[in-house]
Amino acid sequence: MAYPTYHNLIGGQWLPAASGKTILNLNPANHADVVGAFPASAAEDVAHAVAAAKEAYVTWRLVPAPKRAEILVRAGALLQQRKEQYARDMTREMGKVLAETRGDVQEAIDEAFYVAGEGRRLFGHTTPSELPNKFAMSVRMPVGVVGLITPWNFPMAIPSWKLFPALVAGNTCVIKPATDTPLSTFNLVQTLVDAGLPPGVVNIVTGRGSTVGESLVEHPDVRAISFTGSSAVGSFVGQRAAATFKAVSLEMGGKNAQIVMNDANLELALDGALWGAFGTTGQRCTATSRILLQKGIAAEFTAKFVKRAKALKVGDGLDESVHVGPQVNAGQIETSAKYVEIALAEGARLLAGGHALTQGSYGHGCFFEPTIFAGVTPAMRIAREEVFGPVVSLIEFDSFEEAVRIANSIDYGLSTALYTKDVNRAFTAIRDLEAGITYINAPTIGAEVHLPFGGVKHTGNGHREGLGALDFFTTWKAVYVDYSDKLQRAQIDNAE
Ligand code: UN1
Repeated sequence: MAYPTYHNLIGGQWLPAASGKTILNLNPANHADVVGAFPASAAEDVAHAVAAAKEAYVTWRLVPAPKRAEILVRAGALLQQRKEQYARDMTREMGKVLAETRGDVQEAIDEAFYVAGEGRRLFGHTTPSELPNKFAMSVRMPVGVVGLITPWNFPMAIPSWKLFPALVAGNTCVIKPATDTPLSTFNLVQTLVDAGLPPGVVNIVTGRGSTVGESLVEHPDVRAISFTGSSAVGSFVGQRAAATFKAVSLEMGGKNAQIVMNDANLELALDGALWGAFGTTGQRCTATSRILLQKGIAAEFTAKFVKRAKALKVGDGLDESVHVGPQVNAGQIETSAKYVEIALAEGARLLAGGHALTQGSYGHGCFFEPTIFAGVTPAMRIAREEVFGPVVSLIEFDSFEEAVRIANSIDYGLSTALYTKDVNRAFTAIRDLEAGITYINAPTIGAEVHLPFGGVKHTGNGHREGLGALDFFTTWKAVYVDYSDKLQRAQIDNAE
């Protein structure tokens, strides 16, 4: 079957990898469907792109921020026009159902309009000086050339979370999209180009993490790295980037708990659990992978949850009647299957799913059944380690305090949800759950772009996307203007 060949974007030109090598991008719902061939780039391609970004930085940093923001406004409008096509492209390369890929493009639209407003803010501070006739302020400066490494599960939204704030702040970028989903990044960057982004301001280099990602992290002219992916890779990125003193933002794994109290609206909690656990085929860092059930409702919740999970239709995400798309690649299927074995060996009870789907048309892609384990205890690996697939654990508890303890008893801290009608418990949970995000009576997934996104413990290294991204993509400059016409010594001349 004929398929298109895509090139890297470097300095405004579309170029193949210097080696000429490519990687095929396959549809995970049907491996016979080749989305395209993308450059299998290497260190020399990264060096070329960084040089282009460095050159573009000389002029881009001087473009007034409100003008930079106007490009984002135009890009947001173009994304609105192209939403359906880009959503279809995304489902084809990544698998998640159309309703969700439309949401992914929408998230990039929201981000464009949100961040564009920052073009006329980018607030700094003014503050009194301790000395007379002296003015003091702090202003936000761009960082320089920034490297962006993005995952396959939100292949347009997450690049937009990084690119747009980086751009409005005056940085130039080299982005390495996930090997499984480069097309959505191409589509996103194409809208920026069509919106008037000058050459070299954003460069795309596709290829593997072990070559392109590593070269970007090590390049001496890259001043900051923003990474979203697994904690294992993030730890490596952080350590390597430290060698050249880069700022590093790491957004990583989760093992997110939904807690359901006896007084919860049970149907609402079921809706939330089903969406949180099996939306995006469980492949969100915010996915619900532990459901903590208070004993009074555990039996009823479990029975209804299993029934509803078994009724979910798994299939090609382009089919509007499908609820759960494929996993992104064969490696993810292996991980899901491996954790089913681990859970069974640990003594968890399999109530639904547990297998890859291989019969009929399923055999052409990467499908896994929605899978539920009960009888899970907090110490089991299935209760502690991220699966990143449609596999969820049910854990029972007696008291609210015990639920909070269990929710917190893991290395991760991204998202949490509590279902209750008790406002006192809700606020106690908001205070005590160790997570970057807490939902009350809503599932663990569904973050909006203008709130801080990120987590604590092994989920992140303290930075936030959304509200907070500008703190990463700018650096503070303190400015003192002395209009006294004499030497004034701080801490000395005006001290008692
Ligand atoms: C992710 O899981 O990697 O909150 C990002 C959500 C989405 C973003 C998820 N808006 O679920």
